[in-house]
Amino acid sequence: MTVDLAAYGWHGNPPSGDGVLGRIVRVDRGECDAITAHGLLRVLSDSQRAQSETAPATGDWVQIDQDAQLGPLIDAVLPRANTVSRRDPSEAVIEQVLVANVDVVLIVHALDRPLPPGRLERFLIVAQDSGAEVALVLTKADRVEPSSEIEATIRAVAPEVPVLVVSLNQEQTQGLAAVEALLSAGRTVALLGESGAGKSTLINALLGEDQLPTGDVRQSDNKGRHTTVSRELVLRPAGGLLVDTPGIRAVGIWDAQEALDRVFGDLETLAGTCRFNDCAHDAEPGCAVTEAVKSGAVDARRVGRYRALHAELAEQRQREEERQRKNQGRRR
Ligand SMILES: Nc1nc2c(ncn2[C@@H]2O[C@H](COP(=O)(O)OP(=O)(O)OP(=O)(O)O)[C@@H](O)[C@H]2O)c(=O)[nH]1
Ligand SMILES: [Mg+2]
Ligand SMILES: [Zn+2]
Repeated sequence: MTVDLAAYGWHGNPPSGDGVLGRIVRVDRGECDAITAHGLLRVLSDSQRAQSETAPATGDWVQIDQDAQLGPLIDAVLPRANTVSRRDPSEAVIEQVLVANVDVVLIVHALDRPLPPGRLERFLIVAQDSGAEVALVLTKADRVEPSSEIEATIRAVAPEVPVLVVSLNQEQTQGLAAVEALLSAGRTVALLGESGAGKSTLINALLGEDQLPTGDVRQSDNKGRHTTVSRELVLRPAGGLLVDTPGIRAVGIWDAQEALDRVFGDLETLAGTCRFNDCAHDAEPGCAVTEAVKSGAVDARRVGRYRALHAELAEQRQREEERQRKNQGRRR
């Protein structure tokens, strides 16, 4: 069997050196599935290396060596074009790479549940931080039409992000063409969103077959049951690659200063004109942000979320500094 790795997103010539080129399509504990020119390989990720250097993530390109005792082993993770990352929820300062080498991030939200602006902002920051193209997909339009509230939230939080609306149930499929337009051979599209949002359902519809398991949602509150448990990259026969991910509710933000500028750029600019450099935009005199709220130019709730995110980033930086100090102490 020979697999065309260009269909899996490889551009150009194979890298020099020994070993087999592969792309990680799924990561389990200590082991991964990698697609290579010779087909799918179950490979060991070097656990020692995984802790010190780069641990492989779904979407990574890797160099695979044959170990006499252990069999196929990941020798190196090739430099990444980009990553979709968040903070590890258990380890506040560790970057967790969700997917590597992504061209498009789709934020998936089901219309039968509320869309708190703060949550959309966070998903947006994580998605935009990757540098990939970003679009928002609203699912279950057959059940619930987009409400004016959701439309207002999107206008306020993500005015430039394309919004695609889909209905995917047994009787009808609507809006799929706009999603298909984002796909083409070799392009990697990763889906992010809460459990039950319809990520796996959407991927199945794009594949044209029920390849991935999908799950019921609880009747009481429309919440999902975490059906998808690993991040998995699948090839669409008609062209393109799709990465399914387990539902995440809240995303911790990784190194998000740049994305903060993007989502709250107007407020960052405004904050630059406050009288004090370290203005907290609370009760300080000469605060341009508070004045803009008073004049009605800026929404007070949005400023609240901006301040909360700022505080979180400051805390994150402080913890990171402490950690570095501790590490230095240990080294001495
Ligand atoms: N009516 C309707 N139901 C949908 C639509 N999209 C998804 N569903 C249903 O919503 C439920 C959850 O869908 P999944 O695709 O499993 O959701 P998910 O985002 O993959 O969830 P996790 O894997 O738990 O993160 C399933 O019962 C789907 O059939 C839609 O457009 N319309
Ligand atoms: Mg799923
Ligand atoms: Zn201020």
